[in-house]
Amino acid sequence: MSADYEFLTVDTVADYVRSRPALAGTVDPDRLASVEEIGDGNLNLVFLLKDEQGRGLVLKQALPYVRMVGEGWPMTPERARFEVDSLRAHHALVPEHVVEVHDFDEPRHIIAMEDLSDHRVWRHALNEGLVHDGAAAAMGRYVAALAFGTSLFALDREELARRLAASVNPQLCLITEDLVFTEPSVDAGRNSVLPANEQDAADLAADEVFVTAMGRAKWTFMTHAEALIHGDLHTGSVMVRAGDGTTDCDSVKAFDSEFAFYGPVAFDLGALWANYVIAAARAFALGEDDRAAWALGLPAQTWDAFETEFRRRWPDRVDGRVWREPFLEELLTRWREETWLFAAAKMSRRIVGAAKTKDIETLPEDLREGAARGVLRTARQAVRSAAADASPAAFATMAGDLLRS
Ligand code: SR1
Ligand code: MG
Repeated sequence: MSADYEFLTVDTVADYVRSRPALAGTVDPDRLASVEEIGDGNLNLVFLLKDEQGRGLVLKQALPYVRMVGEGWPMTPERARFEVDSLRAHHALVPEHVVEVHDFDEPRHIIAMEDLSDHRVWRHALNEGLVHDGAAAAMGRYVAALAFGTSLFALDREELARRLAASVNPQLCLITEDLVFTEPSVDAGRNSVLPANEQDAADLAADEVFVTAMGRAKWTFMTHAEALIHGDLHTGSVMVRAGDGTTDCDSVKAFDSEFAFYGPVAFDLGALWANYVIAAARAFALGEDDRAAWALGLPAQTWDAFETEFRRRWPDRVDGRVWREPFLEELLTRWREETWLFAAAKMSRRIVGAAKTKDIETLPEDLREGAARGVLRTARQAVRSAAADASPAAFATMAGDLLRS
């Protein structure tokens, strides 16, 4: 495939920085100490530049195809604009939890942003057995800030319509609709599991209750334009930094929001919960039961912080005439139940579908089988259990029982 724009390389980034007035004062392109391509996601090129004074800059360029597959899977590079717009909107609301954008080069689909190399990708830290206390709660507050601040509760009607129209992101949404909601139970030729998990994948596909729930989840995803959500809020989309000598986070930042669109708030919460379960599955597989129990405490930390922050913002809503206190309770109840549903979708896609997680994939094969089975069973049970008790504690108990067995 020929692209109509030039891709960055380690050899061209210095000239690129020189050519961008908005990047003056970030790093010195004439005194770069290092340039590394650090992208380890599924989609983009990412370069980290450091200069001799220790200053850093990240350049992220969207490719016209899915990096993890290659040119055979085209994908619009326009996604960089959705990422920039959402990062800027989210940063305005909750700057402490969103990476800062310095510059956007729309013709070349390049975003220049804050260097967070003193942070870790949360998934990597989790996989190394590290603890970053406060990260799960921070992400709950972040989701609440978006849920309120980009929604009809904070914006006037015309501004909301403008933002919604500018955030229609059908190509990226279609990927989610296919990979997260449809393909775990209806293979389109992209799924894979270990031979030992083939029966588990077949059981998932044959589970009518699960498939019906995925239909409901997909419908909700496609029709509920509640807020400008992150759209792909797994633990690989969060950077964490612990304070010196402690396990307490002193900085937590979301990034990589190219899947952002006006969608259901609980989709972001469910993505987090699913990835906490996957972290717990890894820990159980490695015989680290205490760590698994810690990971299963994260859903409550995220939910509780989300609820507290949303309630804190509620008195500031622009119109309280019919959106009164009972409606707030209804909304929170609904979002809590939907979080289970979206978590189920996200768990299943990471085991069966095309885009997997290092948490499970880097386990030895004999341990991977049981971990994958436990996550799939948790997904199937989640769509059944939420109606009885949708608390995060019940979610953790359910997941713990199924992952251990
Ligand atoms: C084809 S893109 C595969 C996945 O990577 C992203 O992180 C999203 O989760 C997407 O579904
Ligand atoms: Mg991503």
